[in-house]
Order: sequence, then C-alpha cells, then structure tokens
Amino acid sequence: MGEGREDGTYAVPETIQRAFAIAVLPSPGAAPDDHDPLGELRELLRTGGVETVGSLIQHRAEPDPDRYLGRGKLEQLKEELEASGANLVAADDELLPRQERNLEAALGLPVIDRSAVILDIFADHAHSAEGKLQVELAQLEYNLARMRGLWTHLERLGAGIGTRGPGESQIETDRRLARDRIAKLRRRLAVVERNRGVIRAKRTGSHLPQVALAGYTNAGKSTLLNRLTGAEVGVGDRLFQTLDPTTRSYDHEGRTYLLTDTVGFIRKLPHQLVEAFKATLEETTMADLIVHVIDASDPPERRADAIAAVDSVLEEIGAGAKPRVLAYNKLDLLDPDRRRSLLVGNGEAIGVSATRGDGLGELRDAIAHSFASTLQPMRLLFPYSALGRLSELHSLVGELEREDRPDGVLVEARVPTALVHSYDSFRCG
Ligand SMILES: Nc1nc2c(ncn2[C@@H]2O[C@H](COP(=O)(O)OP(=O)(O)OP(=O)(O)O)[C@@H](O)[C@H]2O)c(=O)[nH]1
Ligand SMILES: [Mg+2]
Repeated sequence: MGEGREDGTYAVPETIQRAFAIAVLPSPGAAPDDHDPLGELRELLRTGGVETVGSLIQHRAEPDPDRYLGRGKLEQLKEELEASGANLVAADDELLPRQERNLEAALGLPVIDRSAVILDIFADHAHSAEGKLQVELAQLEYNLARMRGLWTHLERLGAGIGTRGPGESQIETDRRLARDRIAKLRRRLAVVERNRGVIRAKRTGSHLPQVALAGYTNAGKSTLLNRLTGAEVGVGDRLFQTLDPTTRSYDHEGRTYLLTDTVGFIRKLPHQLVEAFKATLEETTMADLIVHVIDASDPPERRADAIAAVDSVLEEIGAGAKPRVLAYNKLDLLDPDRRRSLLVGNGEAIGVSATRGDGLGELRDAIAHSFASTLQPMRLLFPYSALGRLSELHSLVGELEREDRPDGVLVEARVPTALVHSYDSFRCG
C-alpha cells in the first residue's frame, strides 16, 4: 500500500521497471571512447518507459546457443544484478526461445530481448487502424515462435515416451488460437491495404514527382517534412515516434512535389515487423526518389552503423536501387570544423538543419535536379480550343514560357517523360 495523502487517497506505488542491459559483441575492437555500444538499447528502453540501471557486455564471436552469455559471464551477471536493483534483464539481440528460458531460469528475473522492446514501442505508438493491425500481427508472429519453444520445453518435462506432455494440449490450443487470429488479421490488413492502393494509384496517376523520406529512427524525418511542406506531423525525441505514413506536397520553382514521411529504421529491425509493415514500407519503394535523412550529430561510428542499417532495410524491401539524396541533418549541433569535414569530399551529401531551416533550398534544388532527367523539353502549340490541356500541363510542370499567337498559345515546357506521348499532338517544330 502506498502512503496516505492529505486528501485521503493513497498513492499506489508504480512498479518501476529497472532493466539490466546485456549484449554479446564480436570483439573489443578499437571503438572510440564516445561510443557506447548499449546506448541504443538504453534509448529503446527509455522510450518504452524502462530505466536502465546497469549493463554488461561479453566479447565473443557468437552468442552462446543455449544461454546467450558464456557460463563465467553469467555468474558475473548474477552478482552484478543483485547489486543493481534491476527487476528485468534486456538483451541487445533477438534471443532464441531456448536462450531466453535458460537465462530466466539462471537469473530468476524476466528476460526480454531487443525485438520484444521494439515491438512494445510500436504497440504503444500505433495510432491508425492499419498500424494497430500491423503491430498485432507482428507481435503474434513473434509470440508464436516462442510458444513453439515453450512447447518442446514442456514436452521434455513430460512423462515417458508416447504420453503427452503436461501443458502440450493447452499450448496447442493457444497456438491454434494465435494462428486463427493471424489469419484474421491478414485478411483485415488486406482490405485496408487495398484502400491504400487506390489512394496511391491516384497519386501515381497525378504524375507528380514522388519523394520518400527514409532514415534511422530519430534522424529528423518528420521535422524535415514539416519544414518542407508546412505539415504538422508529430515530432519527438523518442524512437519510432512516427509509424503511419504521411504525404504532403510542396512547390519548388513552379513544380509540385509529393513528399512522404514514414516509419524509421533501426539496426536489427525485427523481421516480423518488416513483414507486417510491408504495406507501410512500400510507400518508400513506390517513390521515385529517396531522401535518406542522416543524424549528423551522431558520433561517426554510430552514424556509419545507422547508414548501413538503413541501406540494408532499403535493400530488403526492394528499394536498394532507387536514386537517393543524402541529407545530413542536425548540422546546428556540429561545430563548423566538424560540419566542413563531414561534407567535404562527400559530393552527393546536402547539409541541413530541419529545426533551424538551414540548407533547405539546397535540398530542394538537389531533389529538383534528380528529377530533371525525367523531364523532356517540348515546344507545344495549344489552339485556343484546347486551353484546358494547357492548364493541365501548367499544373504538372509549373511555370511555362508562353507566347500568345493568333493560332493559339505557344509554350516551351519540360514535360514528364511518361506524359510526352499525351502531348505529342500539340508538338510544334
Ligand atoms: N538540434 C536539432 N534537432 C533536430 C533537428 N531535426 C530534428 N531534431 C530533433 O530530433 C528529434 C527527432 O525528430 P523527428 O523529426 O521526430 O525524427 P524522425 O526521424 O521523424 O523520428 P521517428 O519518427 O521516430 O523515426 C526531435 O527531438 C527533433 O526536435 C535538427 O535539425 N537539429
Ligand atoms: Mg517521425
């Protein structure tokens, strides 16, 4: 019971989760001092409302297949755990069900893995109907794999050969229920995704250049979308703030661009999430151009890791070959020397500060430039009876050089390649 308050109510003490973070890393390496290998797990836990009270790293080629950590390290962990006051252990990898079980048995505390932490955050941050369905699907898939593990475990505890283990039938039932629910979720998602397909087809049909913001979680994608388009997407200093995609437009030199902000990436993104969020991630694969937003304020090693993680997810979802513009964001946090060394010799990179609005003109130019080749110069004569087509073209390509003549309006326009044929009949000279 909590302490009595003056107003007669009782403050029920919240069970505060205090995690002890553990990781297995390949080799001590020559990591610079400013690089905290467990910093990201700590951030993930913080976003999930869990405080990190201690950490332990084991350097070995591979995690132990049965216990994640080696025996000696496990003993050390037990001692450190007691002193730390942790009531939870969090591993920086996805654990095999067997590893998780054995760790829990050895430590006497609940053990969660990186995937569970990420799934939890997603569950917390999902707002749209689609997002909620996607997260539930990913969680069920994750749990189903664990139930299988649990089941073999209970089976082993069971009586002799040929008899059913205790709990087996219960778990079979649970698994069947989970499977039914998964099938149902998939059907419902398919319906939602058909609707999304319709909206997307409309966008594609508009022939406006489509740009997707992609990048590591917390890199500043939403802040940049808001800056470039005047949108008001939620921004926050926590991981996976954004799950639902938002598309807004902005005009640059008379041309309209569609810009989409979507879910951020992370190292070791649980594959169940990649699967379940396929439709959301497709927003990225459908774009003509990807602006890869990079947090330039990260220490170099962490930044390189983040860039590699984004590249690998883009590859995985089939967007590996899309044209890219690299936007190094949060430049305001760097001193001029670091700023210069970051961008010098990094030809395709644009430096920006989304919060201050620095470098946005350059970024818009770079985007426009990459679409320049998708435009073909045409000289067109619209008779006065076809001015509707002229205004349609105007809305597609922006400002036009026009000359009013007795037989119609003559324009020099840069027409999207895909539409050249539909203006062929107006071609003039
Ligand atoms: N100093 C500084 N902070 C920035 C800049 N851009 C974004 N931030 C901050 O970085 C944090 C993350 O920004 P978001 O725009 O939410 O990042 P995101 O990439 O959309 O993150 P997720 O949606 O979680 O993937 C927020 O606290 C922003 O205020 C910048 O140019 N400079
Ligand atoms: Mg965001």
